[in-house]
Amino acid sequence: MTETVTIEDCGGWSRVTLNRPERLNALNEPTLERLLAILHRLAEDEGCRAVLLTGAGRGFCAGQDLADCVPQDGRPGLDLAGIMERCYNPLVRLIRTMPKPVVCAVNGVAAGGGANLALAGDIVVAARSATFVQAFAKIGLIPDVGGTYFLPRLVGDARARALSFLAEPVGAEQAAAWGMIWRAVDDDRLAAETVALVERLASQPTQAFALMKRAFAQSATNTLDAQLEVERSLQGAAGATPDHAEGLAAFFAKRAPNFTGRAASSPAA
Ligand code: T3D
Repeated sequence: MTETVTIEDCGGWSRVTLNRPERLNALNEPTLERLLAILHRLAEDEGCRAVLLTGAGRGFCAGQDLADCVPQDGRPGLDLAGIMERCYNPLVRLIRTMPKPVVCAVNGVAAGGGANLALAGDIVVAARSATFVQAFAKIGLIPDVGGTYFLPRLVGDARARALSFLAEPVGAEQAAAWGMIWRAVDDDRLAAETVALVERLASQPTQAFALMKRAFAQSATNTLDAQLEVERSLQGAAGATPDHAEGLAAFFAKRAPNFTGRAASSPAA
């Protein structure tokens, strides 16, 4: 049977691919459960220092599989609040808190929860032909999967509201110009550019990246004073990592650093 989410160990990083191309990689509950299980495993795997999330076929992800939302044969439609609690919310939390960078390679349309799944990534690169659609209003729903949190912070309140109320697609270049994503690249360059990016991230100070994620997570709601305290504490932890010592040694030796990504207390490899 074809897996609805595939995983490839690429040596130091992993590629996770949503794989229901005939449905533009729409998410049903088994797919969400598998995606969650894979990402939990990668979060724990010290050998995996970065994750690339992408979609098979012409879409990145069309959000919730709407076929499951329709009541049928006496069976009720999807319990929306329930699937948020069981799947979508844990998924967003996991991507934002896993101690390594998650790069989203948006290969095609990203709609509804699929758009906001992409925006949950640490770095988002999209093919120039890809579009982002807050499609929810078209079916009488509100942006979820973190949309009402990420969008205003990324593009500002005015654009966040218009995108949500009008449910119009935004092209990758516009999304990059607005700061919704990191970069738009030519379609035929997406795979190569995102692999190069993830390979680069996987050779960098992984523990520092994990600590950066914790700092950015708190900056959204902190005062400057509180955030300075967060930085003090997390910098103390970063300063105790082997990669900090290696970075200093490399700087003074005028050579490239050889970061291992090991935690402060990890035994040498
Ligand atoms: O608690 C909760 O709320 C649950 C979580 C919700 C989060 C959400 O994601 S709600 C929003 C759900 N998503 C949408 O509303 C998007 C629906 N899809 C579209 O608007 C369009 O398909 C796209 C704009 C994404 C792409 O349009 P286009 O013209 O390029 O492709 P298409 O022909 O519409 O779609 C291709 C096939 O994929 C088609 O099937 P067919 O006719 O070839 O057999 C279409 O039905 C299917 N498909 C696309 N999106 C979904 C889908 N099937 C199931 N669920 C989908 N979301």
